Amino acid sequence: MAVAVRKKSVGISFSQPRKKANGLLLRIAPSKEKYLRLYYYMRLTREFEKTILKLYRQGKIVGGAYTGNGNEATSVGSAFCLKKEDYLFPMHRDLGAHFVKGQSVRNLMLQHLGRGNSLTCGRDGTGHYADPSLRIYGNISHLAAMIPVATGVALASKLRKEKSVVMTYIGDGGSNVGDFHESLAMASVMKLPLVLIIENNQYAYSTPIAKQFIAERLSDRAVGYGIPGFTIDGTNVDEVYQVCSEAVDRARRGEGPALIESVTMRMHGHSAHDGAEYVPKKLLEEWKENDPVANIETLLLSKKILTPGLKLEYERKIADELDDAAQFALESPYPPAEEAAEGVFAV
Ligand SMILES: Cc1ncc(C[n+]2csc(CCOP(=O)(O)OP(=O)(O)O)c2C)c(N)n1
Ligand SMILES: [Mg+2]
Repeated sequence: MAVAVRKKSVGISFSQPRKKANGLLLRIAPSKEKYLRLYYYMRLTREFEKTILKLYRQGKIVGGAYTGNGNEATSVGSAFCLKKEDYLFPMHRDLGAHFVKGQSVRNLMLQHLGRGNSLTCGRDGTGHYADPSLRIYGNISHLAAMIPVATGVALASKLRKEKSVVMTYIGDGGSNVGDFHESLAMASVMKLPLVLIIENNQYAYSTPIAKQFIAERLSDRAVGYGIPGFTIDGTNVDEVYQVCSEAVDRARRGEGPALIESVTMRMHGHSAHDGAEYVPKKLLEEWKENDPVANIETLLLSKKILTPGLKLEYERKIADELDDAAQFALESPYPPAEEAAEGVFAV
C-alpha cells in the first residue's frame, strides 16, 4: 500500500475495541443480517455505477458521470450508522449512502438520466437533489460549502432537542477550503451533533495529496478544535461502520462533533470523461488488491455468512433492480424545454 493507513486516534480517544476478529479490532461485530445488508448496498452501488458508465458511453447521459469506485465501504458503512431521523449530506462519491438512507434505485436512475419525473425534475444529472422525506440533502457543488449548511442543521437539531445526528462528507481536496474549518470551529464550541468524514482518496482531480497538505494525517486537524479525530481504512467496511457508529452515538449523546479521515483510493478518473493518465498505474494496481467490495465478499464467504448460491441470488436481484430502473428512466420523458429553467433562477 503506497499510503499507510494509520489507525491511532488523536485528541480525545474513542472507547477501546472489545474483541479482535479476522485481524480487525472490533467493538461490536455487525450481526449476520447487518453484514448481508452492508454487502447488498455495496454491491448495488458498484453495479449501479457500472450501469451509469455504460449509459454514459452510449450517449444516454447528458453532462458528467461520477463514480465512487473504491469508496463503497466508506459511503455504505458510514450511512449505515444513521437512523431515520438523522440527516445525510452526501458528496459526489457517496451514492451508496443514498441507498442506505432509503433512496430508491428508480429515483437515483431518473436523477442520473435527468428525466422530468426525477427529484430535480430534470434540472440535474447527478446527486444535487434534496429529499426531505428521507432527510437526504444532496451535494452542493462548491466544495466544502455543504459543511456550514450541515452544521446549521446540526444546530437546529440541537435547539429543537431532536437528538438527530448530521453526517456529511468532504474530499481531501475540499478539506482545505475555509468553510471546513469555520464549520468545525463553530460545531466544536457549540457541541453540535455533526460527524464529518474526509474521504481521502489520494487525489483531488489531478492533484495528488502530496501537493495538498503536509500533515501526517488529515484527522490531526481535529486537535485544533478539541474534538476526536480518527483515521480509518476506508476500504474496510467493518472499521468504517464501527468508528462511525461510535462518532454517531457520541454526537447523539450531546458530546459534540467528530472528524473521521477515511483513507481510500479513487479507482476511476475524476469523472467519466477523465482517463486519469496522471495516476501512476502501479498505485492503482496496489489499491486494486484492497477493493472494498471484494474485501467484504471474501470476509463474508470466509465467515460462511455468504455462500456461492446466496451471492448469485444477490447478483440476480441487483441486476433485476437495475434493469427495471434503467428501463423506467429511459422510457421517462425529459422535462419540456419551456419548463427546464423553472425554479433555477430567483426572479
Ligand atoms: C470551491 C470549488 N473549487 C473547485 C471546484 C471544482 N472541483 C470539483 S470536484 C474537484 C476535486 C475535488 O477533490 P476532492 O475534494 O479530493 O474530492 P474527490 O473528487 O477526490 O472525491 C474540483 C477541483 C469546486 N466544485 N468547488
Ligand atoms: Mg479526493
